[in-house]
Amino acid sequence: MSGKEEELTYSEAIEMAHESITRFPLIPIQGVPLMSLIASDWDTVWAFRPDPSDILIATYPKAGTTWTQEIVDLLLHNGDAEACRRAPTPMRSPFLEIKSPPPIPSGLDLLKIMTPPRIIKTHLPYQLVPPAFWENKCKTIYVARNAKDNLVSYFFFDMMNKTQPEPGPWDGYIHKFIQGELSWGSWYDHVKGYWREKERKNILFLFYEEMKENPRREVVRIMKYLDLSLSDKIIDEIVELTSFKKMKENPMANYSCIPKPVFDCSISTFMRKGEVGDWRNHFTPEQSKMFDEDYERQMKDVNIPFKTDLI
Ligand code: PPS
Repeated sequence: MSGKEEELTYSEAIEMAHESITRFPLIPIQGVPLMSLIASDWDTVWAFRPDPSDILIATYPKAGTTWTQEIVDLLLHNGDAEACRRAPTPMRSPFLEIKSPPPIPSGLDLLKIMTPPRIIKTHLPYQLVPPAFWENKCKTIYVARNAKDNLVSYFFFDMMNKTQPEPGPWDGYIHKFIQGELSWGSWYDHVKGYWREKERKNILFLFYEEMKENPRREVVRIMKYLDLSLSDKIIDEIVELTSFKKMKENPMANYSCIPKPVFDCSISTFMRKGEVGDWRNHFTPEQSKMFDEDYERQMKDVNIPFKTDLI
């Protein structure tokens, strides 16, 4: 960003760009479909060099990224809620590969003007993460969500996010997910890629369902992974501040900063339901059976303990 653009808020920049907002087509990068704007400047993303103190939060879209970004920001700020209301999520924790029409700053534009340690979001599959993250041994948190809930959440998101390809009807969307045709590619390859590298690359591998089941336990896991030590009281406060209800009410964490030309909240809100097992409200028994059979096939070479319901 330069000159006048720096003075714009994120929302204002999006409003200004609204005529260039479109459902961007997908272009494959090493076989992974990415939004055309990302693909057109891929070399710059690939060449990104983080600071060793930077923290990477990697997810397949809709797996719990924003929740984890909020937890990490609060942990780094010793639970200071006001400090974490300094700006909306995408400004506090830039989205590494995202590119949007000007004057909306790209993820790399935002990173340039921030001082490490920065909390960096990515949806890139393991093999597309810029190699300097591994060279610099950056702490990396991966959050995985069970495929069926992840798919439902992505479907609602693709309906309301006017920069994503048109989702089309639900039944066809399930097939696109299975075939890895959605933005950022195959969910199956994504979770397997990080799962296989988690020991070698010291990746903290979390599950959305375990965060729902026992958020305090998972906040403590993240804290320890980041080599932090906060008091029990502050940990409790962070758990409370990052509950679905609290984040949904927090304009700095609920993506209400993204105006209607991009996020049409009359279709669905960003903080939609935040539950485990919502897939049961959307899959027919036939769709569920077909999905499960395909899942067995695509996941037969790994044993990743996903939960599709909480008892
Ligand atoms: S994105 O656009 O990929 O960054 O989206 P992401 O943040 O990964 O995922 C959005 C889904 O996560 C839910 N969410 C939460 N669930 C529980 N607790 C908290 N605090 C929380 N914050 C966000 C959000 O509601 C989306 O899931 P669905 O199922 O659509 O509600």
